[in-house]
Amino acid sequence: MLRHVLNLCFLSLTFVFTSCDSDGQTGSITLQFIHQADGKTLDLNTSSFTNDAGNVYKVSLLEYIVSNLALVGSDGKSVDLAEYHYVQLGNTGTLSLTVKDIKPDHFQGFKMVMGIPKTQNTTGNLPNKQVYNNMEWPVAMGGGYHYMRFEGSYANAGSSSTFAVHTGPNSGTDYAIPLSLPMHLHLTAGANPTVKLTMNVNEWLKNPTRYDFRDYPGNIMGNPTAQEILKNNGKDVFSVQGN
Ligand SMILES: [Cu+2]
Repeated sequence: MLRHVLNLCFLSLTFVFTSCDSDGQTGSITLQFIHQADGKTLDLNTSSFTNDAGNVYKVSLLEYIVSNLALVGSDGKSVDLAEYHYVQLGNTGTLSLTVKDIKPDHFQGFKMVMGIPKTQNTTGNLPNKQVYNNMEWPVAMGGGYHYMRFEGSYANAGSSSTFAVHTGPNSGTDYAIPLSLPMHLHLTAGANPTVKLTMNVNEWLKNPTRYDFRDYPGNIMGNPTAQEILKNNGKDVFSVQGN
């Protein structure tokens, strides 16, 4: 009888240790943000790029906030990665994000919002860090935070003009872009695979509507037509690659 009891104890102990052990087996993933214009790697103030409207341009600034980043598990449920992330071209520390303690799975998708949804986009709601504070949208224009600043110069009738594509919640309207992208990512315990998120900036400027820098001189922050065009064009600026 005692032997049976001991055996049972041993069995349950084994079970407990096994389940504890498997709970502790997690992996991590690294998100990598990559920027290009129709396949050509984006840089700052150096290379020239051409958009759909034929504007030949250089980039002086590209910074943006993405929010509600998540993986989609094999069961279709979301696994949250981060609430907010700030990205700036040329600022290495912002170009990748490692998230630990993720349960192994065959993930089938990636989700995030380009920008910040209306319910979260009120002044003071983002973490009190300089990178976010610097993205604040003027209170007089509805408050909250910019989604993106994309700036540079382009050749215009023999001289150089500047463009400033600033997107954000003008007058409190929600122009943020929810993205749900199919992706395969196989995560095993102890592994750290990379998810590559590539932004093709030329996609902001076409498909479905051609955005010619000459049509939008100066600041477009208070221009609902421009904001709407950029929102619709922005649905396919990102592509994602798992493993
Ligand atoms: Cu602005």
